[in-house]
Amino acid sequence: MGVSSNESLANLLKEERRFAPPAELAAAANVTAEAYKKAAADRLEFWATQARRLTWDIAPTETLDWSNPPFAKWFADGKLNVAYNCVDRHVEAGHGDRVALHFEGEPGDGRTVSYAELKDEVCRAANALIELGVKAGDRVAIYLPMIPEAVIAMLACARIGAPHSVVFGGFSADALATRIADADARVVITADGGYRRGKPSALKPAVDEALTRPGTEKVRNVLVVRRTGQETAWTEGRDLWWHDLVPRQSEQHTPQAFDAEHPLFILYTSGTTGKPKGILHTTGGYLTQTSYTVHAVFDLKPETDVFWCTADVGWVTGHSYIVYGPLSNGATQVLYEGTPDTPHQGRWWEIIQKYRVSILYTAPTAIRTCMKWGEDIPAKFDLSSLRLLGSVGEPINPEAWVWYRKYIGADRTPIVDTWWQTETGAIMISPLPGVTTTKPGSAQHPLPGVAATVIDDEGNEVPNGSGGYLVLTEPWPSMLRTIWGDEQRYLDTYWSRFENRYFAGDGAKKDEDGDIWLLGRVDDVMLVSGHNISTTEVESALVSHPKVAEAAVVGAADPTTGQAIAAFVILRGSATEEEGLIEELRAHVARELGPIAKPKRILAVAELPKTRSGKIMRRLLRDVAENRQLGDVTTLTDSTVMELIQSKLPAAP
Ligand code: 6R9
Repeated sequence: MGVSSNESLANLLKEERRFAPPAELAAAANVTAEAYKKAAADRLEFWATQARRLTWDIAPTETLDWSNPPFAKWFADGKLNVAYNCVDRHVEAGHGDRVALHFEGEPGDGRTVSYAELKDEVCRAANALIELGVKAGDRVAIYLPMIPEAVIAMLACARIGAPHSVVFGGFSADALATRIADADARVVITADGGYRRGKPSALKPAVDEALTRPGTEKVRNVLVVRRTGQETAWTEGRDLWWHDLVPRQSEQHTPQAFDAEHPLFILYTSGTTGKPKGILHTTGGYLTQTSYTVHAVFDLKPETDVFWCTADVGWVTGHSYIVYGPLSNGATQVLYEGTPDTPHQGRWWEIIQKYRVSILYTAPTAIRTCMKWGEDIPAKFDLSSLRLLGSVGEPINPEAWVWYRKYIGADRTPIVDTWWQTETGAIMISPLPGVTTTKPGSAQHPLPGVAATVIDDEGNEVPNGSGGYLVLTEPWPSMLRTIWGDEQRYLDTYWSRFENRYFAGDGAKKDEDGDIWLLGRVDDVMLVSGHNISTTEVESALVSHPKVAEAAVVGAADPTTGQAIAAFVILRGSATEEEGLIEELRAHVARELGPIAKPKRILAVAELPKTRSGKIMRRLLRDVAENRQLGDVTTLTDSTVMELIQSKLPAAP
């Protein structure tokens, strides 16, 4: 598996466009060029300083304990309460009237929650959990749509020291049951349903079904938010309505200080194979780095900015950049329940116009979808409030980056392409908007206090201009502490490939300036005639053709070249699969990257298989390209996509 044959990843893509930070933004940036230069000097001192952004009941005197690697302890003798840091302290500082959440429901309903209201709600929910017998250390599963109660429930758990395990609302009863069982949860917080594509979509039945499965017997109560009003089956004695239990609680709750290493949450990553991994995050280090990165990477000014991260709270991006990072900074945010095209394809841009969103954080898959729909749609809305754009989740193709800047950012806003993972907890590699001259498609530099590099098979750092594996060479505050209940798997998965270095599973290259370009998961790297070629670069070359909105590339077994490149493309709005287009695309890739990267086959398709968090599932396309039976499709957003793709295939040769 992965990059093999001691051959470094070929470095094919050349991208010459550069964008300097806007002078005005740079002058007022939270992190200026000067501060950036100073920051790197002493890593531990740097993080100790950032920890002081938080309010501690007992300030830590220790920064890092790495005496038992790779099991880190950060700020271990400090104590703090995460919910106090995200809510109460802003109210105490006189910002109780500031909007914490502009909630926008998919049907168009809405609700504004101020910091003072959020504090009352979090306290009531915390008192409700206590009434249900939840104690510090007990696990609570959260299976909710994107409504304010999701944020409130997470903070209520944090407030009483009960680690939450948020399960994405789109997951099945099976996935929910496995996660409840693995975390050994005592309470589940859910809703009757949520709105999805213009219709109520039930959630509670999946909880009922999950709780019939072995391993979930210890769940005592199910707390149910009424969102859609749909009919809901009820188990007396176990099920409780949120509106019966929570509003009658006191809005007074004294936050207890927890150890910096107290578990904050477990979040499961599905990965491509095997049982989901319960990634464990703890309190002080996690909050320090999520808080710092919102300040530094998004340049958040809490008094004036309106921040919108479009991720679901069921993913790490929602945990770190809807809940803990922004709220610990006192941000005003948009929380949107639904899909980008309900009831029309301009819904996101309408929301930006309505709330005057100034910072938008989204994923390449969403940007490419908007490219496919065409730039006329955002052009109908007033997006002039935007001053900064962010990207996360996959490598962003340079062409999608440039489109994002041009049509959403009015050719004016900086873009921060942020690399990180569920395991890293917070952003690790990213430009800084007031400092970095950006390059479309590159995440560029590790943040201050973060040590990342690219190494070859032998573990030697590659020279500039070469590719290999991305590794993190020093521990960082928001790192995962282990895999819940499986230390051995933690060691094997992340720390065994290279000694003393964290292996992220991603391929990367360093360009001539030493900037980092992410090249996709190493499991996806192709080996063509003895050359390792990154799927990302071939996809980016395809997307740089004016007729292509999105592309997915895989290596399919080939008798002469080992693997041959097979590409699946989605055409832009008006483009059709006319005569000669496929040949033109193949020639285009050869021109952009060289003949070695020319796809052997290209197929135009209507959709690509994506995980529920929007990442392309190349594994399934490899099955198609090799005429194999499809592997596990349960994590697909839409399982009909694969049938559509297969129906377009020419009969097996
Ligand atoms: C935050 C998140 C992690 C994987 C990661 C990498 C890919 C995320 C990226 C990126 C290139 C970026 N990834 N951000 N690749 N450039 N800016 O997405 O967490 O769901 O755990 O996925 O996503 O492959 O290893 P998670």
